[in-house]
Amino acid sequence: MKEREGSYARTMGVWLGCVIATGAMIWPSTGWGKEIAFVAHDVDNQQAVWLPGEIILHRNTDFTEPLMFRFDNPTARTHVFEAPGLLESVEENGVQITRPVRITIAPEMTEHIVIDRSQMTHDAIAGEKETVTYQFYCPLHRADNDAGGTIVVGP
Ligand SMILES: [Cu+2]
Repeated sequence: MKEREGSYARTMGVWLGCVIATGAMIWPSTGWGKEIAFVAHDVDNQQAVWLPGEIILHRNTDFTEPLMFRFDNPTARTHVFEAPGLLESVEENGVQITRPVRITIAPEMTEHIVIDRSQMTHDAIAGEKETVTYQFYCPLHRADNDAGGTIVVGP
């Protein structure tokens, strides 16, 4: 009897593991949202960049579903993804709030955030500009002459 219970628990454990793993893998591609992946790269002189260096988004097509950013840090150092003007949407104590995008990613870790799209739309309307550009970089390892990467948001 003991043996059977153990085996049942193991089977349930494996089954739950599969459900969770499958869910995590399918999640970005089921249409729940659009995910954009950034990867940290170490470059010369102890500096680092986030790649790709340019992302182009279209409000009409890319803003129809939740917009997520994923940050992969395959390097041996901690990096930060900072994008002035961009806001992330997070739940804090059961309340949905927004805060500036400044995400710390430890070595060999991955982080996900949900971007506040309404802020980007608001920026375009407020500036009466069709296209709005945001910079991003790692503030810990940014070169003085490095403008960083750009996220270009058009109509
Ligand atoms: Cu860095």
